[in-house]
Parts: sequence; structure tokens; C-alpha cells
Amino acid sequence: MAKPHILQMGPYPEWDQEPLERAFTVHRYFAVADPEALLAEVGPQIRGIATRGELGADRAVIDACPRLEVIGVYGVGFDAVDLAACRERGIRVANTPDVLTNDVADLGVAMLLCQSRGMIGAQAWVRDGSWARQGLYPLKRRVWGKRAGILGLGRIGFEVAKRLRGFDLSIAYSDIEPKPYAEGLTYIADPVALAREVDFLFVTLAASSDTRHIVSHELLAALGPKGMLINISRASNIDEQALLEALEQGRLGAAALDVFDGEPQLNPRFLALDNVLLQPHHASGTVETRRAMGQLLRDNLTAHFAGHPLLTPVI
Ligand code: 8YV
Repeated sequence: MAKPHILQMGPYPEWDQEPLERAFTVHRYFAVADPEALLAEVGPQIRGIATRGELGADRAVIDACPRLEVIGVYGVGFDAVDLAACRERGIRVANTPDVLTNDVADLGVAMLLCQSRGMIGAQAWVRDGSWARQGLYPLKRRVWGKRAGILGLGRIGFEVAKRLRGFDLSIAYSDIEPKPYAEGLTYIADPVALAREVDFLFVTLAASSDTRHIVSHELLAALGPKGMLINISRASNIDEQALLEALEQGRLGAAALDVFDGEPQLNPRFLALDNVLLQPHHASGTVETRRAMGQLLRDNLTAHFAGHPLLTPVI
């Protein structure tokens, strides 16, 4: 039987590419000089799209594929997929939840510790000889025993909370409604009120048009000059201009960010700041998790083309 044609929006590790190409006829949108020309040529044959969380698939790409049936996202976030366009045409969408939850939570907590204890600067202090020349590294801020807030207590937010308990932090969260599994955590409905109550605020919300810039000028002011923002969700959840201004003016103490507007390009103003930890969107970036994500992406596409239900459907 002929292999279904799929459009691949971004690169995967080699260990995923080979099995993907064994199962499907793969057209690599990201790897050609003229993606529009590729789309015009192969669009009519395309039955599936394999994409990544941050790349998604927009309406133009979806429209160029009139036989499209399914989109598989390598990632839990599907905000970059035009779901309205998919619904109009009955196109199914699957993501890769669960398999990445723990790694994303690990990185979020690591970012808190790294930033609060100044570990990046501390390493430079050792490497550039400052330790030997100038002596002790400047004192940093304690993590344990403080107050943490979690904006969005879904799977990732819950795992962040689990890890933070080990640091004897008091933990509050904000979500659309109180969660039945949030035992021992304080519910504060209003995100700004949550920010006012905590020292560290984790953003772990699934991004959508409803959550765009939920971390606003007002929320950052509530978090304040001693507060720290940790974002392991999507840049769109944060008003990045307001964040930059707050960091530049010291109205926000610090930030630790894994995601940026326009990534992998980022606003150069971030590079001039010493109160921000910058990470290259790699919260799910371990060999173990990426292998599991690749497998789940393929399993979803394979299930669909075999006439079976998606394993992890979005729609
Ligand atoms: C990945 C992600 O970094 O899960 C998501 O939504 O953004 C990440 O896990 C990304 O999809 C890999 O390209």
C-alpha cells in the first residue's frame, strides 16, 4: 500500500527521522529553499502534518493541503496550530502530553534554583579567576521556606508543586477553578492577587487567546522588586514589553525564561540584563523525553492512518 504523504514542519532527531520516513513519504517543509513552492507542488498529496509545539501549522499551510486529515504535534502545546481551521475541515490534531511533564517541571525548578543562587555568575566567578583575585562570591537569595505561586495547575504545574514541597515552600496557585488534586495548596483565583502573595511565580499555563499577556504590567508590579518570574509555558502568556521594562527598571526582581516572543530570535534587550536567566526553549529537551515524544507522535499518525482513534487527541 502506498505510504501516506506527510509534511514535516521542523527537524527531529535522527532516531525519529528514519522511522518517520519508513512509515510515510515525508516532505521536509523546513529544509527546502522555497517552502511555498514545495507546498504548491506537494500540498494536494499531503494527508498528514508532523510539526513541533512552537511551529504548529497555520491556516495558510492547512489551506494549501486540501486532503489533510491529521496533524501530529511533537510537544504538549498546540497553540501554534490553527484549531479553528482544523475544525472547519474535520482535521484531527494530536499532541504529546504526559511524556514530557516531569522534565519540564524539573527544568522550571532548576531555573528557580539557578537564578536565585546566581549559579551562572558563580561559575563565571570561578572560571575568570575572580574567586582567586577578589574572594567570596556576592551573597544571593534563599529559595527554601519562601512562597511560590503557580499560574496554571495542570499536569506541569502540579509536578512543579510536587517538587517545590521538597524545599518547604508554601505554595499557592491560580486556575480557572480550584483543582480537586491540589491538596495542601492555596487557591487564589485572581492571578494578580496570586503574584502579590508570592516570592516566585511559575507560569505553567497552556497558551491560548484567553491567556495572552495574562502576565501583565499589573501582575509584574504585584510580583514586585523582590519577586521572580519563571516561564516554562509560552511567551505569549507574558506581556514581554512590560516584562523587559520591569526588569530594566528593577520593578521586577528577576526572571528565568525558557520561551521568548519570536524565538529563536529574542529581543536583544534581554541580553543586556543581569537579572534574567535565559534558556533556549529546552524544558522537554532530554534524550529520554524526546524519544518518547517522537514515538508518541508517530504512534498517533500511524493510528490515524490505520483507521484507529488517536492516542492523545486534541480534537
Ligand atoms: C518542545 C514544547 O520544545 O511541548 C511543547 O509544547 O514547546 C516543547 O516540548 C517542542 O515542541 C520541541 O520542538
